[in-house]
Amino acid sequence: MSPRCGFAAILGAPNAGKSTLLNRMTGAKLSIVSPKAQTTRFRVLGIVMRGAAQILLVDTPGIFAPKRRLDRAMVAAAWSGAKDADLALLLVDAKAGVTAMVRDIAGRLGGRRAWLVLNKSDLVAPAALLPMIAELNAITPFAETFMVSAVTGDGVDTLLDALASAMPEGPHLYPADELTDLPDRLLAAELVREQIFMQTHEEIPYAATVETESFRERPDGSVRIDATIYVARPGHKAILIGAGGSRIKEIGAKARAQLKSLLEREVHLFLNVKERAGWDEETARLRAIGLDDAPPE
Ligand SMILES: Nc1nc2c(ncn2[C@@H]2O[C@H](COP(=O)(O)OP(=O)(O)OP(=O)(O)O)[C@@H](O)[C@H]2O)c(=O)[nH]1
Ligand SMILES: [Mg+2]
Repeated sequence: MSPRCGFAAILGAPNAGKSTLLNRMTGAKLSIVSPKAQTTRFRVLGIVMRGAAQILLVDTPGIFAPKRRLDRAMVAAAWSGAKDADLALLLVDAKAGVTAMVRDIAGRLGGRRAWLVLNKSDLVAPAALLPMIAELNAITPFAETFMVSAVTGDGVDTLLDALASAMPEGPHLYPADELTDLPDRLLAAELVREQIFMQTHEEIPYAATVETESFRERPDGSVRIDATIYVARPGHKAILIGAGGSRIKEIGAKARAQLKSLLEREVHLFLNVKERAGWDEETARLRAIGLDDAPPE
């Protein structure tokens, strides 16, 4: 069989389960997940080998109405992920249904090769899916439709098989044992940010960013990581640190455990919280997380 290789971008509204699906399909925790919307901020590549095919999956930030410069850059990153791909997968939270945002995204897919993937099938009766499929196909004709549960894995193998045969013929772009192109220092910052999403509430996770300052291998094989959490307001800093440092300690402990299993070695993680008003409008802060703030289409 001749090799196949192509990009499939996972697009959708915030919280549809895009990152959960990417992790499920690659079998690794590459993209952070939380119950809150707008968790993913930049494109994350997941590399899946399936028979003779290399499927390059692109997780993207959810598409929503952006306000801040950070938000605009996130939405632009999602659309450019779709533009660069051979195939767009519109991922829809079947429990939330066909919202105005989902209709809007479907409308803007026009002309691109697109498949419809209804997610969270574990939460809805199959009969409820049919009207959604009809409504979305009336907006944009989807070449294929799948029903999956990214959490249970139901339907995911069928989707992967279909993706493998839909990839264009061509040589593989990445070594077969690679899982992502994300550098370890960015993965480390993301796992800290995931804990901020899990452990703090209201505007705090949205007003925080994490940057790895240094990532040093030690002679004993362990790695020392120093990361800075930037917060927008003084009040946020106090909440993130918590009484007697309890919150930041817990954020560090959980992130460290995940990093240890991802990097398969001992990790020493040091977190520093700094107040920096307006970081979400700052070019350097957006660049640090790989967002170049390209104008949306
Ligand atoms: N029950 C159920 N929950 C799911 C499924 N897929 C994802 N979730 C949950 O939905 C929530 C959002 O998942 P994410 O993967 O972060 O969603 P996302 O689309 O990447 O969200 P953004 O990055 O914010 O756009 C998490 O709490 C997941 O556990 C599913 O198939 N079934
Ligand atoms: Mg996500």
